Amino acid sequence: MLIRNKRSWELPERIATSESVFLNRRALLAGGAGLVASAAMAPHAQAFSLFGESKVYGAPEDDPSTKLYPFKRNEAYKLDRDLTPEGFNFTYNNYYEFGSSKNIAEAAQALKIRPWTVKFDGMVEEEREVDVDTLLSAMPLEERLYRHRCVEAWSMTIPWCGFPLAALIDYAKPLSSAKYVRMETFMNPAVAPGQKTGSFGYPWPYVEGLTIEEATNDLAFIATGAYGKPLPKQMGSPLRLATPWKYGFKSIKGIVKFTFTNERPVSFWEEINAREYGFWANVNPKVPHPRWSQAEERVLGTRDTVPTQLFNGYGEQVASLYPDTDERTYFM
Ligand SMILES: Nc1nc2c(c(=O)[nH]1)N[C@H]1C(S)=C(S)[C@@H](COP(=O)(O)O)O[C@H]1N2
Ligand SMILES: [Mo]
Repeated sequence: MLIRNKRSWELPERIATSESVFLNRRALLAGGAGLVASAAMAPHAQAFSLFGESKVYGAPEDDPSTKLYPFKRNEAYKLDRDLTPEGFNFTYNNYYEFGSSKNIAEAAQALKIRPWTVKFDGMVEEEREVDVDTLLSAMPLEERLYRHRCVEAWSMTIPWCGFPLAALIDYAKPLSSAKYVRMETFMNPAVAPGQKTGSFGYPWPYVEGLTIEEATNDLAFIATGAYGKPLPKQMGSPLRLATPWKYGFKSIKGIVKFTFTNERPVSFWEEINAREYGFWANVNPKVPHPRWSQAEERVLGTRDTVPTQLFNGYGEQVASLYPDTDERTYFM
């Protein structure tokens, strides 16, 4: 008899259907009344907002990639919990370029997502710039259900659309001597008020980095869409990283540049406060952030608080990337 061990992130398909979104919604209506005051009036889950009556901004209307959606789901990536209703993902965001609150979706609509060029430079066979739609046409597009865990101890789940980061790395043709990929967000203080000098005094643009081994691991994903549609601007349109075994700040939004390098990049939050935000940032319930215990997480869209899992539950795929067993190495 063939016994197939279910891997930790796999669960039955029905968990990720809109039915469970509906159940989720009922649970909310029953218990989370204050939080979703507008939900009782809202006919669709989409109308959910964590900010009551405020407008929900979904896929950009003028996104020329709309015709490519939805992408075929890659069934290898399943969830151990319900799918978070899209209204939560669309209205509860971290994107400091547009403000330091979670309620930045409206401000993010100022970002122009076309034309959008992506640059590949540093240790590559040949530096080049490519239009995002040309890049999309060259990538193996698919949908994956992923968890997302912010270091602030909340989590969501998301059906991402996009392509494996490994495919983009292949496309960029880095030299075999390159050890890291450094990613950079757009820089435009005229549309992103957070980037104005003095507003936070932060080292803009936002930068993140991965080792080439991490970046070519199966799980590393570039999201171009969510919930079967192009990505809303506030979630990082048109290109955003998803590394579900790491804290959310690694998942850089609005990417314009991939630089291949020998030197470990200093990421945005690491430069601001290396003691609180390390380069590795792998999820570990046993290593607390100075301001947030990481033992548990609030599952947004539910009333649940659940134990956090090592590597956010993705250890089977990524633990081998981190041979050093010291509790703090790789988790800061
Ligand atoms: N450019 C940029 N990328 C960013 C951030 C940011 O402020 N700027 N915030 C990060 C953090 S802390 C988190 S938790 C996620 C939030 O993604 P979401 O708004 O889609 O949930 O984006 C990450 N990517
Ligand atoms: Mo975060």
